[in-house]
Order: sequence, then C-alpha cells, then structure tokens
Amino acid sequence: MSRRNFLKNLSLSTGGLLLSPAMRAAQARNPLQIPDRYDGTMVDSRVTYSLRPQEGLTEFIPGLKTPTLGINRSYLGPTLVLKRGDDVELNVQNALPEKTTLHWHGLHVPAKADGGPAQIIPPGGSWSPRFRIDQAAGTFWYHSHLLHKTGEQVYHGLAGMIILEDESTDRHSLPRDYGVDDIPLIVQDRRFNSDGSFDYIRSHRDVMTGLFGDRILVNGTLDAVFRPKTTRVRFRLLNAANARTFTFAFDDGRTFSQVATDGGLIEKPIACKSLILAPSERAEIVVEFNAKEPCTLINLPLPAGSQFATRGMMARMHSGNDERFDLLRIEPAATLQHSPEIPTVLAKIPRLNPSDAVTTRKLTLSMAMGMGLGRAGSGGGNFFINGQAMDMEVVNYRVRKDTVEIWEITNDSMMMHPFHIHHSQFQILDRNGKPPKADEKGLKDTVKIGPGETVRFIMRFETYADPNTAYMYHCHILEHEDNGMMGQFTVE
Ligand SMILES: [Cu+2]
Repeated sequence: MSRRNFLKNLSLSTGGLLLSPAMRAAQARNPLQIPDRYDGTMVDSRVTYSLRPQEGLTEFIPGLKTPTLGINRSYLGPTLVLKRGDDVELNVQNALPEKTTLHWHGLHVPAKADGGPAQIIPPGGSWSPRFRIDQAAGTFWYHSHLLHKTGEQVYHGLAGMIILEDESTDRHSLPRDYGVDDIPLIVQDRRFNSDGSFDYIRSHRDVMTGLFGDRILVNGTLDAVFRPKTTRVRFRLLNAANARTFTFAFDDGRTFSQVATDGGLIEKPIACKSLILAPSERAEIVVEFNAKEPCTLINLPLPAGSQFATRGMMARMHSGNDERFDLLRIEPAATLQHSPEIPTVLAKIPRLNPSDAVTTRKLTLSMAMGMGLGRAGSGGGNFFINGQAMDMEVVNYRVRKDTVEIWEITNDSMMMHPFHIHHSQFQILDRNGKPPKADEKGLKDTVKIGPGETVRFIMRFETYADPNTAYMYHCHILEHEDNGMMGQFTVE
C-alpha cells in the first residue's frame, strides 16, 4: 500500500481525524483581536448606532490579502452593547455593491425591524430600525440574512456580537470588563484558496453538509493567543460558523462554569468539562486561570454515540464534527489580578406552563439526498420543512399576539439541524419525551435537533403585532437555510 493510500485509509478508519492537515497545531501565534466595543451615541433620546456594511481586504495569512466583508471595518463588526430599557436606532448604511440585510439574532424586536429577508437594503441604501430593548442580559449577534445569500455573506464577514446589559449586570460578580476579563469569542471555520481568498461553495457536499473550513478564526484571528490578566475570565462563546458544530473543552480537561445560554443567564452555574454549540448557539462560560500555566481551548470530536452525530449513508461524507483541533491558545500573565468568586445564584427564569399553550405546531425537517443538490441545479432547493422549501410568498403560520404556543420539531434526516426561531426566546419542554438537561433549561433561540429526534419548546408571542411582515424560523446551517430549510410566520 502506498503511503498516500495508507493515510487515506487511516483517515477513514479514524473518523476523519487526519482529513484536515491545516487543523494541525500552528506555529505562529497572533494576539486575539477584540472587536471594538460600541456603546452608541445619544441622539434625540435614542441610543444610535451607525453600521456600515462594506467590502475590505483582510490579512489573515501574512503577506496575503483576503477579500472580505465587514461592518465598519474589513471583517466582522464592532460589538454592540445594548442596555435594557433603552430606545435604540440602528442606522445601517449599505456601502456594499450588492444588497444585504442585518438581522439582530435573538433580540425581541418588531417584525419590520428584524432584518430578515424582507428588509433588504439596496447598494447605497440605508435602513434605520428603531425599537426598545426589553429582555434579559445576554450574548446575541447580528448578521446578514439575505435570501439565498446568507451563507456567502456571513462567510465573508457580515456578522458581529451583541452584548445586552440589564439591571443585573452591575449587581453580579461576573467578570464584565470588556476586552480584559469579559471576552467575546466569535468562532468560525474557513477554507482559504492559495491566493488567500476565501473558498466558499465548491461542491454538492458543501451544500449538503453545510460548508466546513479547515482553518479556525476567532474574532477574525488565525492561530490566536489570549493572555489573561485575571484569575477568572468570562468568555462569550458564539458559534458563528456556517455549518460546523463545536464541542468546546480545554486540552488539560479542566472544569469550567457555564453561566448563560443563548438568551441570557441561567439560574445557577453549571460545572462542565465540555460544551457543544451548533451554529448560532451561544454560551457564556467563566474559566479560572493560574499565573504562568498555559492551556488551550480546543474542539473535541462529538462524544461517542452522540445523538447529534450524522448517521447512515451521510456519515462518511460528514466527518467535520469528529475532528479534534485547537481553537485558542491561552497564556496567563506572570501575575494575575484576583477575581471575585462567581455567584451561586444567577437569575430566576419564570417557566412557561404547557397548559397555557393555545396550540402545538408540528414541523418536520427533511432533506433530499443524491445529486442535483443546490439551488442552481434544482431551482427550488433540497431542504424542507413539512415538505416545503422556503417561499417568500407563503406565510406558513399566523400566530395570535400574546398567546403561548408549543412547537414540536422533528428531524427526519440523517444529520443534525440547529433550529432557530425569530421573535423571542423559548424554553425547551422535552427532547424525545425527556426533560432537558441542565444546559438546555435556560432561554434559547436555537436548539439542536439530532437525526430522528423530536424536541418540543414553548414560547410566548408578545409585544409586537404586524399581519403584513413575517418573522423567520429556519435551520442555522446557512447552506440549508439558503436552500430551502426556512419558513415564515406572522404575529397578529
Ligand atoms: Cu440544517
């Protein structure tokens, strides 16, 4: 057997561990970039933010310029800091030569302000949604949501973090010094061409599994290193990859504390050694460090037997979630400033009661197999919800304002789909009939649905009514969303 075939066979037999030579530990270490914190400016009693989607060139790889998209910069955008109770205006001035949208992922906003596929901003155009911030503190994000082009625009950089603060933010002893001990980690995988440009969709497989890269960017930094100056650091983990699921852990197996899910603080910290986030999911974790004791934030393969693993004939073409690689090198300073203990009680989350639900909506996610995948080949897409691909002309559900509903999502495909719904945070009732584990008891806007699984969640549709403008629900594997796995609902 030639060495090449030996390696090929070995890589298949180890579940793809050798598939990505670029995932090897890199030698160069670049200081972790921290996106600028953007608090906005007060204009006529509104906190106003100016956001400018634009093209740029970004040097991820020394000596090579990558054509990218960014917001107020060449790649990604500033971290928007929003405060509960504030009236805000987000002025988006589209400096791109193409249309775009900006969606405030996880925020409770009017449908017209949501930044979904209907709120298109033409090249040179602007869009200035206004709304009041009224939800719990947490980590959210904003990104392009352009119909059929979300994957491509987010991949090139149209995304940023949102930190929402409320009355609890100053009360808790959680680390909150942005860029010092409160650190955004926007984690993405990318594939580069030899000229440094991003390599987006190349094959049917890239659409079918969603696009997987073989290099990791954290806040747009390749081979990043972070140097803590305090004994505790809060990391705001955002899986901003198009398709890859990350299983976050540390190379020395250390325990850390999860303190928040997608929609904000959980009731009490959860001690854990690993944490799985699918695309668009967030978690806040607090990690303890000792001076001069480095470690590495890594990605582990999905645990053996995970319900989120790809099954059947798809499993062999989809090893991307089975690789181990480094995400962020961490090198604490020689002396660390002491951080206070984290609180034992974080928040009180009032539970919604299933007996208050006026209806249960049943949605089934599915995908067509075989060739001809991708919109270009098939016209309509190969990813479905209840057998239908996304159609801008179809409002799939009309929800009555101020009602509570249960949504029951079933996955009738061979791979996991992270299901995301706009409008509000939900609470998971059960997964395959069993109550959610601790890390799924908090507020969520995205939930992993493994192959064959059924998840029920409960949600209240309050505050905003608009029979003419829809909110979206969709798979957050962006290539699936772009190719049909999305639907629309109104609240009226
Ligand atoms: Cu999907």
